[in-house]
Amino acid sequence: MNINRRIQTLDEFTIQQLRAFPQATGELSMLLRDIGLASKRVNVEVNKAGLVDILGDAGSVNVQGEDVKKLDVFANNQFIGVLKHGISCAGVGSEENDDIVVFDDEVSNNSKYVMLMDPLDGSGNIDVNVSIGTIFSIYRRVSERGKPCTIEDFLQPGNKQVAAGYVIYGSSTMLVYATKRGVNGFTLDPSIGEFCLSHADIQCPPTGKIYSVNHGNFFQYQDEVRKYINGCQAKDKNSGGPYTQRYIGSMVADVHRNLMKGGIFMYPGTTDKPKGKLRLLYECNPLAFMVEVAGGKATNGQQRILDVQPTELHQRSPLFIGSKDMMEELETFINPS
Ligand code: P6P
Repeated sequence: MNINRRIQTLDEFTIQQLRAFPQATGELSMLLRDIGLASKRVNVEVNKAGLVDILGDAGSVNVQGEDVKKLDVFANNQFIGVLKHGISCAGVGSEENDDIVVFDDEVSNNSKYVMLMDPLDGSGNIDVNVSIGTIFSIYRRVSERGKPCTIEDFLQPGNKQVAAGYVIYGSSTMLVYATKRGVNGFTLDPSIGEFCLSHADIQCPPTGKIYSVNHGNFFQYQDEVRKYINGCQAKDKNSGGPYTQRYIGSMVADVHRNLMKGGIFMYPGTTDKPKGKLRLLYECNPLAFMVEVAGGKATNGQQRILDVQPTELHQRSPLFIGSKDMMEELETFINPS
């Protein structure tokens, strides 16, 4: 029987990856499938967000008499609900929850993984129809199997990640994830309700012509960062400039574009926020893991993001991430050897 293998769904792909490791249990494949399921449910609500005013704005009661939740709370509940009822995850650390969410049931306590996430990054852009995203990071737990997961499972350095990814709810909805074997992108086909492999083995171009930064904070950046940014704007023998400035204000969209086309994204520390705005565990680490697997680099201005030893669940970090050559050019400014 001639089975059309041209289009590979996310589930088929993860199972194929599983076949390459006969000793694998399939828990990671099932966890990624759960993430895909929750993403599809979030996608439905994000796509009609513009209609929420008609159906009742967040905090009000809609025509069905249901409490309309803020979309990031809705997204958070969807991911936690699906993961709690799966068999692969012992608990979740989320931007929406002050503390870790420990599932603490017999099946979950025997699960191999924990997940960190920003369930809906850039949600402030929803009401102006700008792309937003979910970011996730997966670790093998270090606490004793059979017992509830602990905070130590979540405070591992980014170089211990087993997998990481994002979902971008944009002109199309894509799930992009990385393991150490590579970065692959899946586009949601609404006609069959499946994420289908559309961008296999994504490589970040070693250089590019795009730089992404919030110029509104320019005079709060350290001098070396300001000098680099000036170099991006100048046709300067010491830099690759002039570059094109692209900054959407939704990091998943900015980083995705730079991953695909080449470029550099910066959220530096400022005089009033030396640690910057972005969260290390569920924003910087997963994106740094993905970009490095694709051939790029990511630092906090002093060290490789993935080598930072976390101390708090919601700690912030400056972030410089992107094409290898552009990052190495930046490093000649911010930490010249
Ligand atoms: P600013 C969205 O709130 C976010 O966390 C990232 O997605 C985005 O890159 C950044 O903040 C934008 O922050 O301060 O430039 O508006």
